[in-house]
Amino acid sequence: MKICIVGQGYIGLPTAALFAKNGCEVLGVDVNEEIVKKLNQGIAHIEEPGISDSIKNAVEEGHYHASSKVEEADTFIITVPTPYLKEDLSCDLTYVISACKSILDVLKKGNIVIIESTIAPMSTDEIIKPIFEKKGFVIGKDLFLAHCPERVLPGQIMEELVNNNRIVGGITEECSRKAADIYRTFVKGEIIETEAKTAELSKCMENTFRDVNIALANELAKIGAEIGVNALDVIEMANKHPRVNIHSPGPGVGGHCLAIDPYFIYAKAPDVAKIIKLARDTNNSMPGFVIENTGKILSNLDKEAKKISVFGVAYKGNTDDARESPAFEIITGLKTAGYEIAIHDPHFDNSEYLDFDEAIKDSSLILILTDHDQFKDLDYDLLCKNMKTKIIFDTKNIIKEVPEDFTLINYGNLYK
Ligand code: SAJ
Repeated sequence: MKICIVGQGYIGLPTAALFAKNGCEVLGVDVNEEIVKKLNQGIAHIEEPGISDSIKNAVEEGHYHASSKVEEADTFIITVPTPYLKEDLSCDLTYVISACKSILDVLKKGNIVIIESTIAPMSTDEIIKPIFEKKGFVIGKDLFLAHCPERVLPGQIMEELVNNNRIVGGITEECSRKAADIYRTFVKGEIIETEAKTAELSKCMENTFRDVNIALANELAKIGAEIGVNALDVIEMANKHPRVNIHSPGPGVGGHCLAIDPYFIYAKAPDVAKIIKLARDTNNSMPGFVIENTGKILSNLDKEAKKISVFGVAYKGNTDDARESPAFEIITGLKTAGYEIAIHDPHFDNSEYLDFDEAIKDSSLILILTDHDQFKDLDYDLLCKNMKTKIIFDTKNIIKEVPEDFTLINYGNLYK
């Protein structure tokens, strides 16, 4: 079976590697020529456990090759980004539409087309299906179209793609059945067949559930700071209840999913999606909360403070992914407030970021914005020798203890 996967990013590439590993002939298509070149040399361009070896093997064994052009295949899978439009917060289908149009000339009767990109409810029925119908295909009869949202967590993609459950939402039952069979090639989790619109809204709602719960935790952090209660202790206590799971407060919600998908639902039903919008607003307010409190901490503890060391720009720990990261708004805000900012993130190869030693020199405060493992156990001797004042503001609650001469501030003691 030949599978053509359009979009070789965080989802498309690992998916391609798994189909190739399981005996399929895979063509990975990407608009970026540099990426295509690297992939054909067996070099993965994303940081994700297990992906490098998988792609190297797939290329060496001749099961995978990349190209900037599509070719005939049995199944086409679309894994391109879906940003949101800033004007009306709706789902921007530009890349999905162009990917669908790009395969029109090579499509044959009997082909299966699967959209994996996260899309707003009704997109498959109202926007994607007509693209293929215009070309003369009867969906469910001579072309099989389904939405099968990816649901994997960056950092665990290779493992989760195999073991997670999959929702397959077809335009017809036959579309669902055929698309589900494709995933049976390597998926060990349950494969659930449903309608396209149900699959679309389920996927958006999963990330919305998480976003709303994080907003609740962030609101609790603000309440704790306001009324003088340790919010982190509250979370620990409340979560001892068997049916309570308060999430973790942080510097804001980043990534290409949680910070975007809730808007897809909101834009479809703004009059009723009230909690969803409020949660987005609350999470978007967190960079401002961090900026404000960093200023307060420094004006209390180090009136001469000039330099802040920002630890982490990735939106999540142990990755090199900075999409929608709240770190950028915080950095800009602190710069505007007049601070000198030294950025350190060991996962990025960026000439503007500094290594640990450089970043901490004469610093008045270390501001932790990402839960990278490297930040959980800092070299306090080196910090002690190099920092101007020994203050750490840990917005991710990853540092449990510091030496006596350090001041550790987190969302549990902001009120002090
Ligand atoms: N965050 C918090 N507090 C928490 C948990 C997360 O502030 O308690 C923040 C993180 O720091 C990060 C953001 O939320 O900035 C999102 O991180 P994440 O690790 O929760 O999620 P993503 O965006 O990396 O992946 C999500 C996953 N969805 C769910 O867990 C419901 C993943 O399964 C999806 O496949 C992915 O979105 C996607 O592509 O939609």
